[in-house]
Amino acid sequence: DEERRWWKEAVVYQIYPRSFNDTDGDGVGDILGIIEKVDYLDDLGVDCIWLNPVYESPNADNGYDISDYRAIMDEFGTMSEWEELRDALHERGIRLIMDLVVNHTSDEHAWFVNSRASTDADKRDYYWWREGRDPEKTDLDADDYDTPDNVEEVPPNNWESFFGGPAWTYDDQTGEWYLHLFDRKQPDLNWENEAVRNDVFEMMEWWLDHGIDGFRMDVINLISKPDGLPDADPENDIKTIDRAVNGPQIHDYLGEMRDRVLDADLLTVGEMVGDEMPMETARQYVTPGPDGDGLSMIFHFEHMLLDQGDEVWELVEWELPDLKAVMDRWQVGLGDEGWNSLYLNNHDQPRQVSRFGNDDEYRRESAKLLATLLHTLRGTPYIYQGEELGMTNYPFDSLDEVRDVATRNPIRNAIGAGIIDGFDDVKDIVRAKSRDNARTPMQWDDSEHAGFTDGNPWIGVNPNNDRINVEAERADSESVWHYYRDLTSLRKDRDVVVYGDYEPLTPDHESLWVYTRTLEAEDEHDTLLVVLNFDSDETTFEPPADIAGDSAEILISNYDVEVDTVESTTLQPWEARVYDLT
Ligand code: TEU
Repeated sequence: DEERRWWKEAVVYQIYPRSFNDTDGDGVGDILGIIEKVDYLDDLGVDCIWLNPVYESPNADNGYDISDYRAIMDEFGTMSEWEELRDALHERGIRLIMDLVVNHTSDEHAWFVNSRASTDADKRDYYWWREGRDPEKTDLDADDYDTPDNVEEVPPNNWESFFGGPAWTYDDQTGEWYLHLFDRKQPDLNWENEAVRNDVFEMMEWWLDHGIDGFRMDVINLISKPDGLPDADPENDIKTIDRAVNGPQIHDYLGEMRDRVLDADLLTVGEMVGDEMPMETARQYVTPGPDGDGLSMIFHFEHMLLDQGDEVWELVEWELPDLKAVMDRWQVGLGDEGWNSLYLNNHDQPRQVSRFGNDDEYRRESAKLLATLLHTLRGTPYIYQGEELGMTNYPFDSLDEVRDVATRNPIRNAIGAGIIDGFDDVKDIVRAKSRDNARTPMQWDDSEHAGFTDGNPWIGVNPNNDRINVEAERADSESVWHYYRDLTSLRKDRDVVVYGDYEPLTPDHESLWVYTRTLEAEDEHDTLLVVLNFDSDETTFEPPADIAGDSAEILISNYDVEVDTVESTTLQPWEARVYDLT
């Protein structure tokens, strides 16, 4: 009796346009390049595209610093090309959702240009302007901040930017400071100002009028700032996150957005940064209106934090029981009310096979195992471009190869502060965690620039494109690509994959993740059993007594196996099986 929704049944494919396909030889992907690959997307069987920002932007943060919400970035193309892309997708039954970045704009946006001009500018209150403080009255040191020589001030509070360094920048034009939770070229919008909300909602309507099917909402749980912008506890390393997530007005703002702009047939997915989120808060975000905020689903970060240490430069090993605990909490927590998103990587995260699988000897097997997980948990799967090939992290060797502001800023600051000597000190963590691992060009073939561009790619192509590329994957019926295709079609064939209940069977096991999905319909009882060996060694699987001996067949698997019943068995390294209990 669950409400059917297209966005529950869909597989979403995320495109990072800068790195997808370049048609004009400038080394940067473009919209015509995506149009060229629409048939590729259709063949893969995906139902919806999430396009990372394609709006006008000076690209301090690759399009997450928007200077005009209603124009397409020159490097990417034109509005009429965007319309052509939308139509090409829709003609094939593929929907399109756009990135909505409204926690901040670029400092080059007309609103900010106006806002910074004088303290009584029209749009002064579109952003967070505050006077600086006397360093004597704080724990802060004026030398740590970038101000003119005659200005002995420290910022309004001690918050740090997500990308390192202070979250405030002093502005000469009026002698005040503005808030930016990200780069200094990304000033935060003041959502307390009704005019800001009106402008944002109008802009969203404008895009909906252009026929899009929903929004991915960037850091949407940061838009409401804590009252009085208080100092954070200086002992706490994640100052800004602690202070700024899920602020006091967040549900008012989202409720207003729901009532004025959104409807339940749109796919709306809110990116919710931060540490563990109370399940009550999560439910409020995804419960339909009027009781909840009415988002379709959210991206939480809990599984992305498992290998993060307390220090930026610390790399921690993740453990399977912890990963299961996180996912189980969400599978169960949003089981009956609400809906989950499912992702293991995106443009901000390392490649999933390098992080959660084995990108060496068992690359193919583990990429398929992770794909099995992604497509058989309860929720909407998000495939990030290249994941369907089993693309891996990049072997960075110097800072020159790194483009990302979130990697470059902290390294520069740490070198400046004498915390590290140079790139070699952080090479391992950059290779393991930098966002650039995901941003290297899509590997279409084995040629010099992987078929991505005829020019010089804006960021290096992973040298393993000689083995890992679309052409090779499509030619090989046993490839990761074909496996993804089987999974997307399985979702269309079997309701249990979308709507079935999730029950975990081996929460504490060190290397096995076993669960069932069950759907009870009128006169039907459909059960799948998923068995995943997260290990490069063999592992014995002992089925629980209540299903041992039941008749079953294999629905999909990454090794060649046939069965008649569910029995005790030895699983191969990274073996994944989905049993259909008949
Ligand atoms: O990301 C939010 C965010 O907090 C991440 O950048 C985070 O720092 C990263 O995942 C480290 O693990 C969103 C966008 O996805 C990202 O690309 C933008 O840079 C950021 O917001 C600012 O708009």
